[in-house]
Amino acid sequence: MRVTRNSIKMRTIICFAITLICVCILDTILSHNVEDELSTTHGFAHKCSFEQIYCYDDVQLPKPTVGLLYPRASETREVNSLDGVWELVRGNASDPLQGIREKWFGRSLRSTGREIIKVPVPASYNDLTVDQELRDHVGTVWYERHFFVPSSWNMSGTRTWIRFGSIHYACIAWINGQRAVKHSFGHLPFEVEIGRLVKYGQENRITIMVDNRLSNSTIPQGAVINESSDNGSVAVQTFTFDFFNYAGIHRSVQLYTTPAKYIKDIELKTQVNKQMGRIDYRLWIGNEQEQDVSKYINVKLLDRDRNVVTHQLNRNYHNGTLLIPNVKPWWPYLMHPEPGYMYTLEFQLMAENDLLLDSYQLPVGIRSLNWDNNSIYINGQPIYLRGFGKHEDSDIRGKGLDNALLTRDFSLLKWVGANAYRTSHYPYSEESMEFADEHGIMIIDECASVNTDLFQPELLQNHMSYLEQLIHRDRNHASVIAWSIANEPRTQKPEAKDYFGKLANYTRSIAQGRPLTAASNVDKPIKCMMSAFLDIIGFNRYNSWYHNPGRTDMIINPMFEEALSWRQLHQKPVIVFEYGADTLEGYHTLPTFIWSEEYQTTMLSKHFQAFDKLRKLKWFIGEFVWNFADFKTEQTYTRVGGNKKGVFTRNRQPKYSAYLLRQRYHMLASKLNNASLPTDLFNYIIDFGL
Ligand code: BDP
Repeated sequence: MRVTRNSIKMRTIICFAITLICVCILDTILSHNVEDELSTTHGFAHKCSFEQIYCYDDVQLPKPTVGLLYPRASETREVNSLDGVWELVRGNASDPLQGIREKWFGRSLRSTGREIIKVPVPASYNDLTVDQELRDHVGTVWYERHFFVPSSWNMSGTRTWIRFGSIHYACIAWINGQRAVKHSFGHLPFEVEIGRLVKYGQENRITIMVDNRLSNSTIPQGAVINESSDNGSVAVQTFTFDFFNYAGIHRSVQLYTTPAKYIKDIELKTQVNKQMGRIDYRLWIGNEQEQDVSKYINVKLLDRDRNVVTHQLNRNYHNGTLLIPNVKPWWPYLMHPEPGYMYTLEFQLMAENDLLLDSYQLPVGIRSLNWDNNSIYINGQPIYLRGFGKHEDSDIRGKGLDNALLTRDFSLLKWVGANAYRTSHYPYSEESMEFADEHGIMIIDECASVNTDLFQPELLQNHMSYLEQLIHRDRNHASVIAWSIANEPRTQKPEAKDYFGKLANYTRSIAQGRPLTAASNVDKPIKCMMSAFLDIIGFNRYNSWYHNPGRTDMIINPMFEEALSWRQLHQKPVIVFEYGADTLEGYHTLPTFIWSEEYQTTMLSKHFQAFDKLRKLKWFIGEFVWNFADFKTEQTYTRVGGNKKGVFTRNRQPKYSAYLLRQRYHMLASKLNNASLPTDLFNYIIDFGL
């Protein structure tokens, strides 16, 4: 909780309430039909009266997602990327839906006469140019590009798909002027079959309208208000979360093929018992209603060197079990000499005549995951999480996928000795999840509910749907050890109890063998209406920053006492999800003074003392610094060029504190898991024997 930002938050919350009605009325008048199209709920109608607005009886459970396997080429599948340079047109901020009314998707964007900007995909559009209006744009932008679909894909028996890794926030896509798909959550993939829309062996056009507006029922929430400026009334997007509301096509756009009858979805569950590994798999077959020609599946497990470890022919091609003697389990980084061991599981769908119908390869880490009231266990061993809250954020590309940045981040995570991070405050890219699997970095996988407030039924429906899509996307990753259902929701409000009770019940029913957690920041555990529904208690606390700024002598006791009171209340494992201090790189002070590199270092060290007192009690399972790296926020007088609580700069170079943190994290690994220390952990100082 940020004491210094309370007044801003209060103002924004009041704005929510006052403007909500205005925004709804205005939007209804302006664009009823199109808003229906962009709406994140489908035919939602709640019958509650105004006095009972928080009645959730009409909230429908989300339909389970099926499909969306990450596009991978195989003997039966091809993948073509549509990443590259696209054209972008900014919609009119005062008339976001003009392009829909005027059917811009029906012709080339150039013919609208509006300014065309060449932009890369994937990337946020905000920081690509020097145009302030584009950076701060509220409303819609339009993307377009031309592409070819190989004529060889025009065969009976081949399906053509388009898949989007993430577009923020809501979008509609058209192909050759015909509507292909709409989707409403940022940070999550979606796809559609487009064989009926494309011209094979010829040029095609894709047009995408992206709308970055957040409302009281989006995940996360926000409100668009109109304010007077020197140029008249302007739309302003308000929100309470502390990161820049980047928008655009954030992850890859891919065309791919599947056979007509194909492997549509795969769900894995793994276990390790002594030397024996076990994989239970479940398959969904696309187009099963067609004449049933499939006969069996071949399942092969390949090790890292591509040797076949186990092979199975299964006439039941919907589910089965593989046993792996002498398995190499998936272990977190520094918990084992060979962490992040990944196998490849190959499924081949075979026809009666032994012809290959479809083939798909899925990376798999084999491990057990359990938890009880004291800890989380991987392969039977209790874990202690040493890590960070992070952001997908970098200069120029914003939240756009960048494999170079991922490589650097994972290299830094390992250098500093971390074994975990939380995907604060939204799902990170599928590529980053694969990096985490491969490097043995454990993930607390968070949905995009940040600072959730105004708990109306429509929001709950979207929140459940968001978690359903997230869990479906990430359930097969060995690195995912828990689902975080929210960050700092306003759980001191009485209505949060019913809301989170319903949300947690639903999420637990689809949780795929992982515990539920969330990051709470209420000032007293007893006030939190959410935590009783969780399996792991997580809290955020900024002692010596938002609380008692400048006082590094007021950290150890309050931190210890607070963790203890969470434990006493719930008797569950406890983790600190955020603690930290803004730090200006290159600013040094002796004695320490807030914002200096020395201050951040002292603040960390004091927390380490509190954490060690807590570790002795056996139910304290982890410490996450806020934040891994500096990141961009909205413009406010409390932020100098963004949030500077990073242990690394935005450009991924270490601050002074990174060296201390590195010593702590590696020494924890050495103490708890016998990991060997890096030779450069301490610099040579003196030979005391001389
Ligand atoms: C916490 C939020 C996080 C902020 C952080 C801060 O969870 O998103 O960036 O405060 O203010 O309350 O640095």
